[in-house]
Amino acid sequence: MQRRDFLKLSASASAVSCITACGSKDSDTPLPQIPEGSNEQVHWYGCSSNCTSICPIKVITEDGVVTRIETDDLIEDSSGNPQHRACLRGRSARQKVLAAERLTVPMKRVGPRGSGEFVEISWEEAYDTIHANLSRILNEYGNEAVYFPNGSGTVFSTMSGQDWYGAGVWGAKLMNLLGGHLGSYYGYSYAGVMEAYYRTFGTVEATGSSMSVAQESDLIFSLGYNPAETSTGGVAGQFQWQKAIDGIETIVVDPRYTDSMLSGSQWVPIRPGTDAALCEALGYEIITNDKADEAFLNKYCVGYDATTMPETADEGADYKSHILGLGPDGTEKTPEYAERITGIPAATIRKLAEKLWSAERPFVVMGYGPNRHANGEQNVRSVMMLPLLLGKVGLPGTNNGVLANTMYSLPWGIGISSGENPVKATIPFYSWLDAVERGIEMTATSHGVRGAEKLNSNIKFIWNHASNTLVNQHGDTYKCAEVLSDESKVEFILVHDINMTSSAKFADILLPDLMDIERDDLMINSGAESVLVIPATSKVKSIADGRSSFEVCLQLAKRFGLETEYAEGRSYREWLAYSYAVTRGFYAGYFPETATQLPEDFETFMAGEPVRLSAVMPNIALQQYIAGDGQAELPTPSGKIEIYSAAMQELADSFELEEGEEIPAIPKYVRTWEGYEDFETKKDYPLQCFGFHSKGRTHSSYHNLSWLRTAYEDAIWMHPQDADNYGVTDGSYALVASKRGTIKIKVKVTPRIIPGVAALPQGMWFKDVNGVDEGGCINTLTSLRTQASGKGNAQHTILVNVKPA
Ligand SMILES: Nc1nc2c(c(=O)[nH]1)N[C@H]1C(S)=C(S)[C@@H](COP(=O)(O)OP(=O)(O)OC[C@H]3O[C@@H](n4cnc5c(=O)[nH]c(N)nc54)[C@H](O)[C@@H]3O)O[C@H]1N2
Ligand SMILES: Nc1nc2c(c(=O)[nH]1)N[C@H]1C(S)=C(S)[C@@H](COP(=O)(O)OP(=O)(O)OC[C@H]3O[C@@H](n4cnc5c(=O)[nH]c(N)nc54)[C@H](O)[C@@H]3O)O[C@H]1N2
Ligand SMILES: [Mo]
Repeated sequence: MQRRDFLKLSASASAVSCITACGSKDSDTPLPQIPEGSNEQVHWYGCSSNCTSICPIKVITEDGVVTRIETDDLIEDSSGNPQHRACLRGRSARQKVLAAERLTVPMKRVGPRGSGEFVEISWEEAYDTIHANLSRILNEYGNEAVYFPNGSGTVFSTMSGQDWYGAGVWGAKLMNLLGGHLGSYYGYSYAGVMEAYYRTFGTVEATGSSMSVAQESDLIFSLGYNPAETSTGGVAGQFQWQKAIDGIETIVVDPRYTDSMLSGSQWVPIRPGTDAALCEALGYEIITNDKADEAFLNKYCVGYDATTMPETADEGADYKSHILGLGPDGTEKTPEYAERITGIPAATIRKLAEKLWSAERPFVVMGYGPNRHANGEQNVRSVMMLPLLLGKVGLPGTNNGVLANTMYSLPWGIGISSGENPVKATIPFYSWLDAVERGIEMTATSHGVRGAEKLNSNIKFIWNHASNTLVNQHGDTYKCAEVLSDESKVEFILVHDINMTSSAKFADILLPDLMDIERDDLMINSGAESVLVIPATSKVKSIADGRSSFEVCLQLAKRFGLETEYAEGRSYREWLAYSYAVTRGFYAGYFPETATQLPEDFETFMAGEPVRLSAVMPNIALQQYIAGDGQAELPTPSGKIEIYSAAMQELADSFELEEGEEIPAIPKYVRTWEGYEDFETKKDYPLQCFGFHSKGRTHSSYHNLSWLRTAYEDAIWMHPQDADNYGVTDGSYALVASKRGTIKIKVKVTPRIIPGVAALPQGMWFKDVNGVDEGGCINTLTSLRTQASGKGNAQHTILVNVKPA
């Protein structure tokens, strides 16, 4: 028996037995035990910053001080049921609690906005000031003037959590009681995926097959997918198992040779933002070699060829005509065509196509990297075409091209809701700075306002909870700083955070929170293969006089006379108990055997170890629809998978688009502003550049921890040829400039990146020194321009020049 089959058997055997809570660990080297006579205590929590893994952390404290950090040792590690072991970030929690950047007391701004000059005030004064300003702004401008930027700092905490679109859930609840607030749609992570998914499959669920489904696959074909570092959905371990132990062939298309490729993947270097052109050529090869499953395509999809086109469509507007050069552009999408754009040799593209059609169960998966480009929606739609062309979706071992979205398939923060927002207008999350400056000019067709034809107010009050997106994680930091420092634009900025971040410096009132390790909470680790329900009963004594979001909003609710409606008669602890009961009820409904492992009594649960609910049904994308044999309907306008989207054609006809923007009705490569083919801008800014999510941080979080800065050195990656051309050497400093701004950053010369492209880890902390960002924040280089149809963030699309510093 192959090792792979053996492991599969043992994995499924353990899946049956391992609906066990807290199984015993199976290790030769016992972990250090608590010494006799010591005061050490243990508690668990889930690392709740947003890498989406929420790893269980075992905290050992002595008299309230963290002495050691451990992680998931509750079961034996295996493929199909891996441990969820925390990375260096989770394990550095001891440094994180004591960081010099911690906010410890409430403060008010005394210098000009953004100067970072604050003085300590009492909590009462802080509440009164916020109440007075919020009341005034609501009276003067109405509820549409209040906005919660999309943030992710506490997204996986039940009690300090954020709602779907990143507003602090308690703040949003209070605002909804006060008449609502300006909402937003989509988010920084995968706006392009959501838009593409919505147009193709009819919902914004945006999810693919669970990673463990790939165990049944014979080829993982991935693009911009780096789970070894990002572990999105907690799959780092599972991905490595599949490659190294299950022995599944893996191909990764990426401008960089990433850690995910280390154990034997084929690296296909590609120019950023050109995946759609690669997919067109793969489609060309599949179609011209008679490998397209046309019966499948015509049964389940619309728009593959002329036979399933809507009447409104022009002749030759179908996908097949486009690929074969019979559409409006008259270009055959041959491998040579794609080589010119992507930089991938035509011969390689032919081999990749053959691998794809020869695979019995190809698992096609895209990370979120390719989606964060100016043509992000098109990259995603194009990747989704590959399994559709082969008719290989909805079956074991297959995927629809999209990452499994465990955030949506599992509950978190359940039982606590912000309620309904009476304000119906929503803006694309990436357009908030526009809404500060010209909200009243923003309409459905100019800026993609949804829920209303236009906005009635500019943003005047920003409530920034657990988010560093004011200045650092949003685009064009210098522009953000300039707009926010003008007190006549946004009239009041409230920041509630744990650290003095770049965004916190722009607060009018700055409130300290408790960290995840310091509060009682409930975290749910939503790995693709198991769920850990983690009780957090903190034993840590905080250095901060921090107040939770629940408490802050309760004090504000009192001042508005809404205490009863807000708290609904429950204290913090009672909400936690309530949420646990709802969680338990949820699992009882879906996994009756599993739920019995969750103690009925809340206090018993809180005193125990994390409860592992294994063998969560792996989700096979589109399984139900395909099983319907062409009779089932999707929630798209046609009821079928929309390769041609009449709705997108309507957007193309009605949206006011700028130069370099296009909304095609079929998935295709489009040239964009600052893309590989923007030869005009390249005269001054010749290199493509993008930021990636590195293991050294979660966004900007953890940047301030010296352990991590030592373990992972931030630098801009450049190919040796480019380094020579631009006169920089390994370890030297460079000035990297885009049309928006300049950063100073160390250079890493490496053949691990395609020539003509520079890349740096995103999340470094913005630090202006005389007009140059010496902190090296990628967003000093990025643009505020949005994607064409979904209006998402195109933060990976940048052109730069490089000079020695
Ligand atoms: N150029 C570029 N920009 C990007 C990206 C990119 O790839 N490239 N990625 C984008 C993506 S995908 C995302 S999700 C965003 C993320 O952007 P953010 O959501 O801003 O994420 P962080 O930078 O981690 O900031 C989290 C904040 O929460 C605070 N925080 C942590 N714990 C707590 C707590 O317990 N209570 C409170 N009150 N605060 C807490 C932290 O101190 C920090 O200020 O960035 C986006 N920006
Ligand atoms: N360590 C760590 N883990 C994280 C996070 C973090 O900040 N740090 N953030 C979490 C969050 S909120 C999110 S949304 C996810 C983000 O996860 P992703 O968006 O998937 O992460 P990125 O690093 O932006 O992109 C993944 C890969 O795409 C490549 N790439 C960039 N542009 C292109 C392109 O045009 N084509 C192709 N083929 N590849 C391209 C990059 O080189 C990178 O290796 O990660 C989560 N996990
Ligand atoms: Mo994200």
